[in-house]
Amino acid sequence: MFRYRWLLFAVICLTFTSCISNKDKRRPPNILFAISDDQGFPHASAYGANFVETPGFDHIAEEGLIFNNVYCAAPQCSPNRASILTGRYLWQNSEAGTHASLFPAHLKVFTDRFIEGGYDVGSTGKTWSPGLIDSTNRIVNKKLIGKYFNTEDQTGYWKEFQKFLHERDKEKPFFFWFGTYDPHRPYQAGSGLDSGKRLEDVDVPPYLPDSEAVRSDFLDYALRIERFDCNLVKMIGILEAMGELDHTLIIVTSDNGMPFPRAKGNAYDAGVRVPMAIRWGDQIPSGYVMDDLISHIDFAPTLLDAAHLPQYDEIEGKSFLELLLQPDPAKRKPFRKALFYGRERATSARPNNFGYPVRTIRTEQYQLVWNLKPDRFPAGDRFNESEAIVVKNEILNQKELNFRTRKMYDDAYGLRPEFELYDMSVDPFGLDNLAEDQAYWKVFDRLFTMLKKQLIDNEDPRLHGEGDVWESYPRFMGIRNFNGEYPAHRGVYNEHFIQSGQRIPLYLLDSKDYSNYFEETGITKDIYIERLKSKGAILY
Ligand SMILES: [Ca+2]
Repeated sequence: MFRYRWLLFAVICLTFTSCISNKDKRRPPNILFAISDDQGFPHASAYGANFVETPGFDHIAEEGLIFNNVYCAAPQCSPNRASILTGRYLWQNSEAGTHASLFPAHLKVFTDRFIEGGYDVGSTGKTWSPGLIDSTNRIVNKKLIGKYFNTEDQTGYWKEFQKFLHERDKEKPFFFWFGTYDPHRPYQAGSGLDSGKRLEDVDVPPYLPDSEAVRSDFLDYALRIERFDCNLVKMIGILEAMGELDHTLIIVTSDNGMPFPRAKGNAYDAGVRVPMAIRWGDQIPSGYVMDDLISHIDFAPTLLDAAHLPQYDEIEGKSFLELLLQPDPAKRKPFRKALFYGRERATSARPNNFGYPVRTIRTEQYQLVWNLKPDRFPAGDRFNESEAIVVKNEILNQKELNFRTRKMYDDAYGLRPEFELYDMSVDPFGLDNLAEDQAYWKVFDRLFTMLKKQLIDNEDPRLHGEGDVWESYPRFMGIRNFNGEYPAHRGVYNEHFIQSGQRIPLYLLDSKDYSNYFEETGITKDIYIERLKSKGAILY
């Protein structure tokens, strides 16, 4: 009898533990998505950058995977953040593909799926920004990334994470977006040097002047990367103390390249290539250095996949979950053959508030850049797209010194040809344009065909005779006066560039920006509406 009882007990125990382990396997992971603002590749100490110390990033990389070829979909904040949330390229995101614009109601975001799927979703710091979220029909998830935890204390985002963890429903898995404004400019000049950092540790890329002032600017930038990382270190510690670290998929990356000339704002590597590390307990192997091409549009499908949540048809990105589970390159195919990125309007920098449209294809070896409006200045008519004042002044001051400094100026601020082709395997900074070189014509044709096919398939308005729609979109930040023929007004659709079928939320016409516009121009709201309708706009 005793023996029988013991057996029964053993069987019950076994069933129970196997239930737990099955349940544990099926348990959707918590997700911590940590994203810095303007941190370029390879600026983390795990990549060997000596002027910056990032123990948090390095910890994730060491106990997980580190990635060498992760590319944003756009080289500025709001367009790329929109691509992360929708899983689509910027030319598929209508006005959310421009900077400081509207995030239209019709765009689907993966975070909605997380909320519907039973996740607790929260965020702190910089989320989708800058811009205005279209509130039409958006009843849940009004700020796009769940409950928002606000703080002005840039060193204290980890406390907001702690608050979120405390308040959340402990029965649910969570998704938390930790955005920071680091290392976005402006910097306190000399703060990096004052902190004990050394000028000689900086690697100045060859397209920037190598001077003490520029090196010091890099140190200020590094100090701000470290503030982001300090928050991350604290968050890792909190998860560990709670016993949740190994159940949490942690992604660390940045929203675009470093804020320097020819980098942020440019559809080149330096504008879009960013650091990334991922840790997920023992769910994925560790210790691999990943060279696969990955796009920021791949986050949405990957995270839905990891959380066992359904995808949605509009997603253009591709899940890289399989890659995380099998990172060994000897045992699988490369993840992507090519990826794409581009840009439209960033800040107000040209007459009529025109943007600088670019579409780029990147393969392992090549980068083909298509500048669609080569008669416009890439950093704006008055360099307004260049926030790096110290570096810009050095470039301007040195520009007539010699051939090399002149090229530096032209590369940063001069007009660009319609096409630029770079062999990144021998020219890693993309400075020697091969587009006119006959030896590369075959390569050019192959890449240009791939790029055009992608854009046509994605219904990019630039490839469908409706490119002007990009110039019609309102900007919800300051507009500079450039004496254009069709001047733009803050927060107002530029009627001259409206395209047939374009959708415009009617309630916006009651905004402060519109009342200023109507007052300034003498146009009435009714006349304006009639004009939009006569162009085929759909008001909703
Ligand atoms: Ca940014």
